[in-house]
Amino acid sequence: MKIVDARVIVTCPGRNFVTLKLVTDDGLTGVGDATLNGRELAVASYLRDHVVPALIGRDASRIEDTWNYLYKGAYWRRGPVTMTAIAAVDTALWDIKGKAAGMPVYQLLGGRSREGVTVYGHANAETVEGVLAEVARYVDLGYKAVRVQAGVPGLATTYGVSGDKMFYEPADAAVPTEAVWSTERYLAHTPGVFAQVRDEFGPNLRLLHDVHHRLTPIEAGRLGKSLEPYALTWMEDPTPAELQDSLRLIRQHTTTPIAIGEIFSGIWDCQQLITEQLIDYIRATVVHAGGITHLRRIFDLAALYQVRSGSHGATDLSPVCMSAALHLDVAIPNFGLQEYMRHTAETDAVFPHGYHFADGYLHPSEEPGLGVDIDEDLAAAFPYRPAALPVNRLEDGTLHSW
Ligand code: EZ4
Ligand code: CO
Repeated sequence: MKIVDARVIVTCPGRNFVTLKLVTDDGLTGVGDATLNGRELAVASYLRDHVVPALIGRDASRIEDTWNYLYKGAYWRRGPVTMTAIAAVDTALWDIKGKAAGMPVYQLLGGRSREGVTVYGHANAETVEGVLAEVARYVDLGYKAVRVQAGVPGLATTYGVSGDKMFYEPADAAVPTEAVWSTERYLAHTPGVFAQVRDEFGPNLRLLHDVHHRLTPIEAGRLGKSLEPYALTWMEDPTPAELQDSLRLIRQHTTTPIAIGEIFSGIWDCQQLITEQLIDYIRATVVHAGGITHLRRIFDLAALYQVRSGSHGATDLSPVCMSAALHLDVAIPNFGLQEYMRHTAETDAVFPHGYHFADGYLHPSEEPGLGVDIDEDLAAAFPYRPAALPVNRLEDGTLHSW
């Protein structure tokens, strides 16, 4: 089972996606997501120029060996571009292995550990009244968990608050848009929002919130403590996590659970967070953390320390990534929650897939492999458009984390 073709497909059905498609000599195909929001062409070039030539002629059944060949063979280890490219190859090889075996990939990962994958959606609005209406909409759709993001009085825009409520596309311009941020205004406003949401929806709805890397450890400790009465399932990315030690300070001050990892490239970014039990959920994803093979390794480490999965699932992760994530989610023992932002009709048409939502759960496809494909003719109708993520400045102009 030799790889005879490898195509890198860049398409923009509403937003940019990079996809790797592998073809074997016995006619099987496999797909892998290679999308790195705002840096798409760097991964496309890494694959086309540096990886594809070495894939042609390789045995498609050797997933672990190929992973190590690309990781150790690059000499330059880790980093989001490298790990996203490796993820795409790994995901496509798992897709092929499932098709060769005639089984959905979750069967190859040990079979089901649960009936469905609990997902959370994004309720967001400028005003508290708007937020309450959005939470109600998700509850009506059957969601058991909802992420809540509200506008902050005095700030023109706020992370996570979007015009189109079911999708969120922050990469909105070829050159980064500049937003203004105030930690003081945010910390003063946010606990009151959750007080009203909890009051309106009662104790059983699982509530989450994304801080998006904007606080210092002691500020995050204060926020977590002020949110304790509202029993959040998690507070996400409270600080930029390059400094894994900093989580100790947050832990000293709050029992609000913490979820981190959407920007992590691999196990070395979260090793300390997991082994010192500094987080409760690890949010690494298939596409950005080295594929199914490596994410499984991260989740297995996490299981030893009672850390559960909480994979990133924003709109910029393609249906190929979501398909792969669901096979892992349904199989691993320590699944926590899966983020689920819906894709536009154009995106769903370019990536036909067999997973589906019902009653607050996503269900992986039962087809052999991952159960997702890319319609290459349709993809070609949506050419790449440059789109960068925004930057953030404090009110005095100082650059801050976005
Ligand atoms: O900003 O995926 O939890 N979700 C998030 C996302 C990220 C985008 C960046 O590409 O934080 O909205
Ligand atoms: Co996030």
